[in-house]
Amino acid sequence: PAWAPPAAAEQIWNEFSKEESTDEATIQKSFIRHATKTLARSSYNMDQFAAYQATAHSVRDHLIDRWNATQHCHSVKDPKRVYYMSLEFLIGRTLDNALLNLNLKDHYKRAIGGIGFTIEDLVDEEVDAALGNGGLGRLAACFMDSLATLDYPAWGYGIRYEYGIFQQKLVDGYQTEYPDYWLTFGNPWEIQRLDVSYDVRFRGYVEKYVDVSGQTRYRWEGGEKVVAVANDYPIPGFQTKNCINIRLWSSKPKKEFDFASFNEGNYDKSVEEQKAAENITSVLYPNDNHMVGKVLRLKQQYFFVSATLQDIIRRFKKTSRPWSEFPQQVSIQLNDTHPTLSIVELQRILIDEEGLTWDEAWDIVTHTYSYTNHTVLPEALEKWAVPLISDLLPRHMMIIFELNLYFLQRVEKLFPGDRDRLRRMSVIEEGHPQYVRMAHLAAIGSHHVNGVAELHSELVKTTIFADFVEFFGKEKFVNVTNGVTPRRWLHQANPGLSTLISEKLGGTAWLKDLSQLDKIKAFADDVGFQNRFMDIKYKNKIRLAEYVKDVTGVTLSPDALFDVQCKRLHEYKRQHMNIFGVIHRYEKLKSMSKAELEKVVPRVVIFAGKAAPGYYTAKLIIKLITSVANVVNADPQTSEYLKLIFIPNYNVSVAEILIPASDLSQHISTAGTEASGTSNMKFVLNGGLILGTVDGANIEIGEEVGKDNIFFFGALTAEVEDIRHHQMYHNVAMDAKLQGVIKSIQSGRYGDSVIFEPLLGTLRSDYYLLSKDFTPYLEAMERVDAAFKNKSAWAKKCITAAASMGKFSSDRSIQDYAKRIWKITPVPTTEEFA
Ligand code: BZD
Repeated sequence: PAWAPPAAAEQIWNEFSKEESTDEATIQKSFIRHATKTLARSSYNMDQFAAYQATAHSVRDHLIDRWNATQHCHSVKDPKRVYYMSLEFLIGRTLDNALLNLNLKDHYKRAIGGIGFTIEDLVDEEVDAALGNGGLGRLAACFMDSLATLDYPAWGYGIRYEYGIFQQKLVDGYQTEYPDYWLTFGNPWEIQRLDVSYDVRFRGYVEKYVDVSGQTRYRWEGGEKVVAVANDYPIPGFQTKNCINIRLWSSKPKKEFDFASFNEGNYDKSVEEQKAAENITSVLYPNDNHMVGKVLRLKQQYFFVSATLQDIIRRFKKTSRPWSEFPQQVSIQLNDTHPTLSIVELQRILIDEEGLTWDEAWDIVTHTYSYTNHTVLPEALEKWAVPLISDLLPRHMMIIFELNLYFLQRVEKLFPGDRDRLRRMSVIEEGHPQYVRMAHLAAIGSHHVNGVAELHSELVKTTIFADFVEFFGKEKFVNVTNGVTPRRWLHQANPGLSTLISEKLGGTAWLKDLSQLDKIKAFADDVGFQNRFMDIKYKNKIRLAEYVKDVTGVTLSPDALFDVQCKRLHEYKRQHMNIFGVIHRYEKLKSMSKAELEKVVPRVVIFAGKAAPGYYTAKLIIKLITSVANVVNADPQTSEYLKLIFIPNYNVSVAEILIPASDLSQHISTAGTEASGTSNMKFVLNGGLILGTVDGANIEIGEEVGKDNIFFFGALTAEVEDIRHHQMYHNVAMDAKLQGVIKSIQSGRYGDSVIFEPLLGTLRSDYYLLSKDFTPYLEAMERVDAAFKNKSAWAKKCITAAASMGKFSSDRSIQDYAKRIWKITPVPTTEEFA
């Protein structure tokens, strides 16, 4: 039975569990208490990092108070909750974000200043929580911020990797990877919950038996078990008491130590099991938009699925409701197919452990889950070899075959005799070995499937799930356009612009209702406002130039046009088209007379991004960028007009400096390949313009900002297949300007060109249509240069575009999910729980 304080002590509990006040002296007292008691430091033994830690612990106290109040409130009101399952949460730093969301930044600034530290310096001491690859992981983090801010009863569930995404360093211009052991000095933002742990089974066997009522049943036995331990990561909402939780699992051995082996003198074996268990959550797989079929990755998926479901079910069972009410209390969102085994695991628990019939169980499952697709690229769709799943999860493999059988029977009924359709729709891809298609499993087990931008959601319906739309009906397949949190991506990253907007809109309410930004359009023609807006941009460019000087040694002029492409390196994102464009520009500059040069718009081209360690072509693109940079930046003839930078180790914190400083950003994927993109939204929100293809969320951004305020170019999605086909079967000559660029590379100007041959070789089949799009790309660049020359007209474009971004708040995305898919309503944490 739960403990409750005796009546006489209740008063004491209430009094002393209240959130601390936020006056200067109380903050200072809390800081020094943590410095001396939590960290065992003294005023003679402090440094900036210890001061960061003490501040973090002090802020964490506020988070925990709100977290407790929120949990208390939710357990009393017991609303329907949403569980966001994601193998990635790309959170970045927490201190600044927490201070701003709690509205404590100014208080801490003064209090910490009084103790002799500067809050900005302390913020810089924090290492990023980089538990994600790119867009998918960052989206999950933005969604958590919005869920908390909008008072939704929500949990995030994931894995506490000990090593986040690798650190990227450049060695001789090549990417090299270093481990990201982000926990070296502890992590003040997590709360380890040794009291919240579950066993997770792997391997073993399936036993068939007849139960007391004569039913044939199965149970999964034997094998090996590991323990999942919870680590909680509080996520505060902006200007609300609400504080939600991301629960990240870490793996521990079931038995710490094998004494029998130890006694036999088998020292290695005695720790083997422990090592194997701990391995499961040690490292994040560094691939984005690419499937690699490693056993350890499958183990990670099941480990996190099993622990999460046990936790959700324990919470559900607290209120003794019948199982039939599960979908009314629980909504589970699958962030891509990575947590799809959860569908199978819930079915297993319901039939094997809870004694429900197959149909009762499947009805509950299919009313609980929904699935977000983030890509239609075939190489990124998850499929797992049947023998691998059979070995690791024998009972799950049986259930997958069984649910596929029932599913195909239903398909056969609706489309009698259509064998090819059955083959296409099956969860099992036939072959040696067979494979499980996770996207099919996710779609069959979910009540909704969504894409992440209008175009992408259409492609989902017409390509990978075309047959499924015919079978289930089109209502099941919906669009929820992505969004980004304006708290981190404007208020925190760009305080100058945030202050200006608040001044014009008379307060900060717009940060919780981004549609209000629209009112800023009224100032687009106001020269005084234009000057203030562009002055903020200029200061952000100075801040970036200082950072670039620091990490690369190259000096940049903030007067130049800052042109940025920062995202994971991938051929479909076409960073190589960008660098080929830079080479074209450089060659042109070299051929210009002095008089011609004087008319040129000076440009700084900035790249940043990581390549998957095994992605050879992507890494070669980095090498080409850095090789060209070495030549271009050292050329006195052109250096006033062109600088080229590769910023190493792109992460959330670098993005926070880079994005507010860009005049132009490039989002130039081959049409139909980038599901949405989310940095495109961040750039425009911060007063930069887009040069992009008609792809992903670029299209919707274009609709909002108007065609004069975005630079579109290139083949359309509907044309891509025909162009590819045409290129394949006709002798299509490569674009002449692109040929010129290849010549420039092959001349040896940027070092031995032999190393670049494999990259140039990809242009022969040219799957990503660089040749077709190259001239239109360069023409769009000319339109950019011309527009940038007119300072006032440029400012007007930037202001109008930024003010049109109301749609792209992750608050809007989350409200979409909540109303149309999850069917949940806000539950504000009221005073009586605080
Ligand atoms: O998801 C990205 C898409 O490429 C973007 O277009 C989109 O904006 C974001 C958010 O919806 N996808 C990923 O980032 N995918 C991965 O990182 C990933 C990671 C592991 C395995 C497969 C894909």
